[in-house]
Formats: sequence, C-alpha cells, structure tokens
Amino acid sequence: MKPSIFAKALIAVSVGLTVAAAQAADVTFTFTNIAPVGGVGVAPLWLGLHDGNFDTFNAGAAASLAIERSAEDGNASVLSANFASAVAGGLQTTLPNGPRFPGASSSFTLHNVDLNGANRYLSYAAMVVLSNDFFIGNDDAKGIDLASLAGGGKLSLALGGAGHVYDAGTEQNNFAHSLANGAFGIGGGQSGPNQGMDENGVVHVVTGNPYLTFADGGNYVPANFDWTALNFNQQQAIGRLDISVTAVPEPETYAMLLAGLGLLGWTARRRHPAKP
Ligand SMILES: [Ca+2]
Ligand SMILES: [Ca+2]
Ligand SMILES: [Ca+2]
Repeated sequence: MKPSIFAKALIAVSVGLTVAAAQAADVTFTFTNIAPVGGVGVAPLWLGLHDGNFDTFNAGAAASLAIERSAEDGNASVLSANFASAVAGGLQTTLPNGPRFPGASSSFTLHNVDLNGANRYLSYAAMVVLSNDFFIGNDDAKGIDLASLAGGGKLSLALGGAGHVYDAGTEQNNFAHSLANGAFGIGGGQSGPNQGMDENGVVHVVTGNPYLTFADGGNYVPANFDWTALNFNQQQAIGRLDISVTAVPEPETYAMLLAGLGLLGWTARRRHPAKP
C-alpha cells in the first residue's frame, strides 16, 4: 500500500526531529606530520573544544605560562588545567604517543561533543620540535568553527603553514643553551623543564628559516634533521588535522522516533482493520 499523506508528513516530522535533536557527536581527530623527511616534528598536539571564549594566546603580547610550557617543553599540562577551570562544558585532549615526526600520525576520539554550542570552536597548540620555544596554534578563539559538522562529516585543516608558526618570545633561540625536551628522548641540551635563556619578548610569527640564525645552531642540530630548505614564509604546512564527526542521536531522539513509528503503525491498522 502507499503511505497516506498523513503518514508521509509524520515520517518527515520524525526525520526532522532526529536531525534537530542530534546534538551529541563523536569527533575523531587525526594529526599527521606532512613535513618532508628530515623536517621538524610536532609535540603531542593539544586540542580544546569550547564556546568561543577560550583564547590561548595573542600575538604581540607576552605568552602565558601555559603557552611558555607548551612551546618550550612540549608540555600542555598547564594549558590543559587552565582550560579545565575556565571553560564550562569544554572538552579537550592531548594526542598520544609523543612528538610526531614527518610521516607519523596520532589519533583520538572525543565523545558527547556539542558542536552546536559548548564545543563549537576548536583551539590547538603544540611545540615545534626541535626548537627553543616555537609552537603552532590559533590566535583567534573563534577562527575554527565546527558547527557545520554537527550533523556529521569530515574536515581537514592544514596546521603550521605560513603565518601559523609562532615564537613564544619566552626563550632565546639558541640551541647551545636548550635544544629540546629530555622527556621526548631528544638529548643534547635540555634536561628539565623551563631551561634556556629568558627572552622577555612577545608572541610573534616565525618567518623564513629561523634555524639559520640560531646561535650555534649548526653545532647542535642532530644529524637526522635537515632544515636547510625550511622556510616558514611558504604556505606549506607542517601537519594536517583530519576531523571526522559522527552524529549520535540522543536518547530522547530515539524516543520521539519510536513514538512516530508507533503512530504510523496505529494509522496503518486503522486504515486496514483486521478481518474477523
Ligand atoms: Ca588570541
Ligand atoms: Ca624564542
Ligand atoms: Ca622559559
């Protein structure tokens, strides 16, 4: 039998309710280092999903302690603690498995994400490895809006392209005093957090190939790194962040859907009463 006009309308209403009420989502983030072999690495990427009111840093201003720790030591714990206390309903993670060097990737899935509200905007930050205090991040708290993915979908972002690599301005660019974080198993200089010479500067965009001007840079860069062709003025990104969203209907959505189906069944029975 063909469904009645009423039944068709009911189906349309049920589907509409399902979409409108499906606010929770599973969001999988996969970061892949796409720099050339021998290029820079990226420390474990911190990701925060908020309502637009969490600003990690401002270019031209002194870095917070959270950004200093992230940029100098690859340690997002202060940033994470700040986010947890400042953002109601925020969700965050730091991708696992240590720094990602060219070709390597790392993934994590956040659940119960509200991309229409409390978790609409994405912020990210991570140290560029090796460096004294370089990091990738987004200055604009509302610069990455994920609301269009609330019903499901995919998005890929290029991270660390021209204009998106920053010097935290907290440590002088000098590998002789502080090469990397010993916690990552990269020796040659730093043996603990917050080492190196204070820079007392502001957060600023890195341009060109900064390693060419590092004091003693050539004497301390490990043999498996080749930064001679590196140029932060070019558009090429260090990494790609793939975001995959699966909308998850909330329990009340199922309830409405079942109620709609029940009504459909009742309508069908009324149109075709059982024969005695
Ligand atoms: Ca900012
Ligand atoms: Ca610096
Ligand atoms: Ca410092």
